Amino acid sequence: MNKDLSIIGVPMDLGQSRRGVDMGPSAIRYAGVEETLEDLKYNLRDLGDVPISRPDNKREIQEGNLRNLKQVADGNQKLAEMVDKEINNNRFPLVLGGDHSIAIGSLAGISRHYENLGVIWYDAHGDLNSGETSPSGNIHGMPLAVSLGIGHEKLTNILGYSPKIKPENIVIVGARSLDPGEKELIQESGIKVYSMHEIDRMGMTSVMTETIDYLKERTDGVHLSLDLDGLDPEEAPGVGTPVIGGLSYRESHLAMEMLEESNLLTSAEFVEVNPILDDKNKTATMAVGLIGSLFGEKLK
Ligand code: HAR
Ligand code: MN
Ligand code: MN
Ligand code: MN
Repeated sequence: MNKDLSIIGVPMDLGQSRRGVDMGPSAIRYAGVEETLEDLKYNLRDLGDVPISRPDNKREIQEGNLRNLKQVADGNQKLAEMVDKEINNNRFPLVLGGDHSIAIGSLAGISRHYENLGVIWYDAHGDLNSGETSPSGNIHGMPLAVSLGIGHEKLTNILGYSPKIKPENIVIVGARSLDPGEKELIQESGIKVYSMHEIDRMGMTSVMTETIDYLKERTDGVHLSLDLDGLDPEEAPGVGTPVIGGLSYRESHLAMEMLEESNLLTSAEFVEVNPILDDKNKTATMAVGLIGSLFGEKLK
């Protein structure tokens, strides 16, 4: 793994409807992310938080079933520029959210540096909605579709190019809540999905072995987008859209360790930590535990 690491916080909560996820970056910092990475001898730079504007009116649907479209697009534009700059300086971007709409900006900044960027989407959800298919109008349910070039042009065209990724370079892990339009898109596009069903059948070891082999063969860089709601809400309660029956902390740990061993990742983000809904910063602490494993922390 690249030892030069840049942390970028994104206090974004406008991609969904619950308050508090904007405090995710602070909660993850407070849980010790920098100390953990410094102990692992990373040359760390914390670039602070991307400035996020407030909505003019209360969390409104502005255009085409897209809540806070302008503010989400502006925040992602700024994030994309920062991420792009860090990669230009040969630094590994580690983005801390914020709601999952920020993957739009991360992928915009990252993907222009790769011919075939791979994405591991670790999430209870597919985040493959558009304004047309979304049941909520919440943009955090749309970033993967946006990155495929599906959705409002203000979102798909950040940094002036689209699409950011190809469907065959995406692997979703942990899915258990997909909307009808998302299922359709998965079926017609060839996105690889390991839902909870496959994880229960095959075990996390085989799922990650297959994921790593699959992406190693076809991509020239891999971004991990880890939504903490991929974990079971009994263990990780500090998320805005919990879905029961999720991944355990131990399975997730194993997945991170296998990714570290694979040396495949070129960028990562951890999103959807909501300290207001959390139990004594437990979910942020789990995020830091997972980040530690991802960057090489060993039990012995
Ligand atoms: N699929 C639902 C929607 O589009 C819920 C999405 C929840 N999204 C996240 N990100 N928390 O995974 O509204
Ligand atoms: Mn998500
Ligand atoms: Mn590209
Ligand atoms: Mn989710």
